[in-house]
Formats: sequence, C-alpha cells, structure tokens
Amino acid sequence: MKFIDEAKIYVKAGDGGRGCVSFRREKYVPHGGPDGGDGGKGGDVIIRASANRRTLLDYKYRQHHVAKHGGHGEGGKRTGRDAEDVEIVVPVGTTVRDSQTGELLADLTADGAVFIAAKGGIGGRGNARFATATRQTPRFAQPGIPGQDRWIDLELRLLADVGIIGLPNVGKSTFITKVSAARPKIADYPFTTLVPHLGVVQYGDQESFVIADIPGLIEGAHAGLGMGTRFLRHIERTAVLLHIIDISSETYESGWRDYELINRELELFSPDLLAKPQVVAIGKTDLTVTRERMKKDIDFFHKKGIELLTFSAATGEGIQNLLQELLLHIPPRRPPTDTGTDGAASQEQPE
Ligand SMILES: Nc1nc2c(ncn2[C@@H]2O[C@H](COP(=O)(O)OP(=O)(O)OP(=O)(O)O)[C@@H](O)[C@H]2O)c(=O)[nH]1
Ligand SMILES: [Mg+2]
Repeated sequence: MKFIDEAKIYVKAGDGGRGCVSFRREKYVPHGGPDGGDGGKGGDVIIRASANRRTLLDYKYRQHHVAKHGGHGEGGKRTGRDAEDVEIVVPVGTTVRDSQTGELLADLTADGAVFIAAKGGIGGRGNARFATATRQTPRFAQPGIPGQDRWIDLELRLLADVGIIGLPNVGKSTFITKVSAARPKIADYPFTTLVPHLGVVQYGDQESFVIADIPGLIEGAHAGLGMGTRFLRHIERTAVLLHIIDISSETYESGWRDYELINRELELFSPDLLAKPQVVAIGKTDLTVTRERMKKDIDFFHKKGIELLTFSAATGEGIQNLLQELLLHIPPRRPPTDTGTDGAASQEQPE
C-alpha cells in the first residue's frame, strides 16, 4: 500500500533584464561613446530537499512560485542587478516530474539536494558591447532571455510520525478526521477501518506531522483474530504511538485491562513496537458515562506511572493538548532557516 502526498506547482523563473542603449554625455565631449550596460540575470526557481520538512502540505495551496526579473542595464555601463532565486523547500524523498510530459526531472533523496526547476534568463547585452571600430554608435541592445516556466508535480511517499492504536470502535478514525483532512469510514461497529489511513496534521506554526489510523486490535490479533496484525508494520517506523482507550462501552471493566490487552498484542507482534513511547488517552469525554468513570482510571494509571490524557473528538475538548503531547515525542526539527523564500515570490517588474 502506498501513501502518497502530492502537490502540483507552477514555477516561473525571472526574465533577464534588458540591455541598455545609452551614450556618454560629457560637457566638452560632443559625441560620447556608447555606454549602455547589460541586463541582470533573472532569478531561478530552485527546489531543495530538507530533512526538516515532513510533508508537501505547504504547497497544496501555494501553487505559484515566481522569481523576479533581472534588473535592466543602465547608462554609464552599469549592469542591472541579478534577481534573487526563489527556493521551494520539500521533504527528503520528494520526486519532481514535469506535469505535461510526466518525465522524472529529479529524485531528491538527500538532505540539501537541489534541483533548478526553472532557470532564470540571462540579461541582454547593452550597446556598449556592440561598439566596434566601424560601428561607433550602435543604437541597439539585446533584450533579456525569458525565464523558463512550467508546471511540476511533486510527490512524496509518506511515513507516519504517529500511529494510533486501540481496540475497535474506540474512536481512532474519528480522531484522525478531527485533526487532519483524512476521511476514513466511521461507524459504531468494530472493524470499520479495514486499511490504514494517513492524515497530515498541522499544529500551530509547527511543521506538520503525519498520523496513521490503523484497524483496531483485539485479543488474539497476533494469531490472526479480527483484522490480525499485518497492518502494524505500517506503524513500525513511527516516533510515538497514540493509544486510545474507550471507557464508555458496555463491556467496560477498567481502562487498564484494555490498555494491557493491546500492549500484549503489540509485544507479540514486535517487542520493538511495544518499546516505542506511548501517549495514552481516554476518548469520548463528552459522554456522561465516560466522565463518571474516568477519575478512577486516571488515578489507577497515575499509580502505575502513566499520566492519562482525556479528549473528545466530538467536541474537540483536549485535542490541542493531545497534539502538543504527541509533538514532544516527534524528533525536533531545526527551525528552517530557509523559509521566507517562497514569500519572495513575486510578479514585480524591475523599473
Ligand atoms: N460521543 C462520542 N462518540 C465518538 C467519539 N469519537 C468517536 N465516537 C463514535 O465511536 C464510534 C466508533 O468510532 P470510529 O472512529 O469508527 O472508531 P475506530 O476506533 O476507528 O473503530 P475501528 O475502525 O472499527 O477500529 C462511532 O460511532 C463514532 O461516532 C467522541 O469523541 N464522542
Ligand atoms: Mg476506524
């Protein structure tokens, strides 16, 4: 199964600046020579892979990336300034294709890898360059070369940062629906979710992260009962597990019993999976029965050294807190020093 994050973007490099037609004018020199300077180079649009990025979410809605044009040449042999490049920062593992031809242009597999998606045009030469012994007053200069433009498809295979585990029907899919654009099926019967779903979560100003919703586990899952444990391999590379407990059900005995049941199945599948940090939370706190029962569970877990969180996907209560707690376990990403460049994208023309 493939989880793909995609974005289609338009890149347009800056045009080269015009060369200038100009003649020197000095007081006692009636016919000064040509002194028009060259145009500057248009900015490139560069795609750079960074380990600090996790998703292509930023580019889903910000499609146009346009570099500025080079400055025009001026008299006095002044060269127009070169325009700055625009940088698009994508996660490591992003592939770049030409939207029209489907051609693979780049596979950015290493941190820092760059690809020039649209090359800026070089500036035109000013008339000072065209003066020869026989042509002393060239009244022409070159225009700049236009910058490249094209549509590009970015594609990334997603890996989940957070895996949601729990018994069937505890509200795993409802949670991911609340915090991301993922829309798995939700229903009040067990095994609604038959395949894993990934959702991209944007939390505050932080970089986004990826949550995997997987089918519920039951006792004996390791032996193939219910949906079995095959899909657990999808969360083997996550940084943290969100363990959701539902204490509102008719079969409720204690949160701890359910918690241990799930963890036994995890361990039987892979001790490494059990060793991952877990954020444990009681859901459905909008239900009276949950609120009545939860104090007992919170106290019990506390004695075991586990701080239970609580939330309701229905009302949103406790969700921000939960996301914050999950983020603490996701390896910190250095604040990107390389953003801002997208903001530099502009249609502005030099004078
Ligand atoms: N009252 C209330 N009901 C909820 C909440 N979250 C989920 N539910 C209900 O609980 C039932 C199960 O929700 P799902 O999100 O499908 O549960 P799941 O854990 O994904 O279930 P499986 O995919 O079968 O393992 C549905 O009827 C939901 O409407 C909540 O916060 N409050
Ligand atoms: Mg589900």
